[in-house]
Amino acid sequence: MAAPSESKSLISVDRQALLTELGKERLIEMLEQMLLIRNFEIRAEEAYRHGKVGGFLHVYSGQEAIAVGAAAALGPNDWWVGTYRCHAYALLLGATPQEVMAELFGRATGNALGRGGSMHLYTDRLLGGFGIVGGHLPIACGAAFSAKYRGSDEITICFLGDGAVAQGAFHEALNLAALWNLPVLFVIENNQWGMGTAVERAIAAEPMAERQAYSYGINGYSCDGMDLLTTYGAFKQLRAEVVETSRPVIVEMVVQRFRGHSVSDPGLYRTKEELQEIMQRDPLVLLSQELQQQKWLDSDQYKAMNRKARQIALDSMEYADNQPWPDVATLEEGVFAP
Ligand SMILES: Cc1ncc(C[n+]2csc(CCOP(=O)(O)OP(=O)(O)O)c2C)c(N)n1
Ligand SMILES: [Mg+2]
Repeated sequence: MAAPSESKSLISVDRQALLTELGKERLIEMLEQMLLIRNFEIRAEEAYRHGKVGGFLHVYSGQEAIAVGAAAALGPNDWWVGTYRCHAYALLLGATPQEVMAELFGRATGNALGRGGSMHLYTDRLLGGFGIVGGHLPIACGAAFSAKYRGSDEITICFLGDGAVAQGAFHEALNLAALWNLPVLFVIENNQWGMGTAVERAIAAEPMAERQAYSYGINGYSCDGMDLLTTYGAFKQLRAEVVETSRPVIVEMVVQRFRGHSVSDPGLYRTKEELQEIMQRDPLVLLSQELQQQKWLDSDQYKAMNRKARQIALDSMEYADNQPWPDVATLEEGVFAP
């Protein structure tokens, strides 16, 4: 294995082949998913400001092409493990906007019965959003070990932030996954910031996936995380590599977050101009432009799709507001050590 170079070389995909493979309908569906995530989170932030949401709230705005691309490329039985920035994963894996909003509102009919809030969402295949930076990587190794032990070809996809690369658990998990040949795809969503700390002030070696992978004898890649065709194509290739080699793989998705770290972050560490500049590559706009070039979409249709997603998000707020609070008598249910 040759030592990695110090510059990133991004995964490239055959756009024309992917456009043909996915076709109009599927790509429109994927744009719909991105619009739903964006609109859901705009309303979640609004609800937070109105005091309706307890705990923390971290939105995914700017990063949508990553989760949507992964959801389209992965198998229905693959396992997902994510961070607290997890609304998109849950919505893509079948949690309804109503149950996710009800969870944010702390209601009994919420996705985690009102006990988890925004950071802890689940579906059959989503083992959770986790709040401890890096703490979920060993859990992904456990899921992958289980799949391997059962002889299935399910893989585990584990999303982490750039901040997690500096954590001990990241290195322990990579070592174990490499040592035991675990089928895990580690996805660093490098949104350039860990709270208000710029990535170059926190992570010593660049490009981070390639360099860390080299230490553990596995393959590492970098990829543009803003462009849906690219993320989809990359995730397909990477999943196939994990299945064929039965080895862990790590990829850095280079992305930008458009909002603060959480709702309570005023984002004073970057200028309005910087933000405007990075928003030029809004993943929703990039995909809608691509579809318009193909003549598969026009701007009126895009506006109508956005209105529809907005209405779903508004309806989920109304639903959540009318849901019952958890009964205090059930407080100790589901607790290991009451
Ligand atoms: C072990 C641990 N240390 C500190 C924190 C506080 N904390 C929450 S999010 C965060 C930044 C993480 O940044 P990154 O991994 O890049 O993810 P992002 O929020 O950018 O998606 C920190 C330090 C935590 N949750 N867990
Ligand atoms: Mg980050």
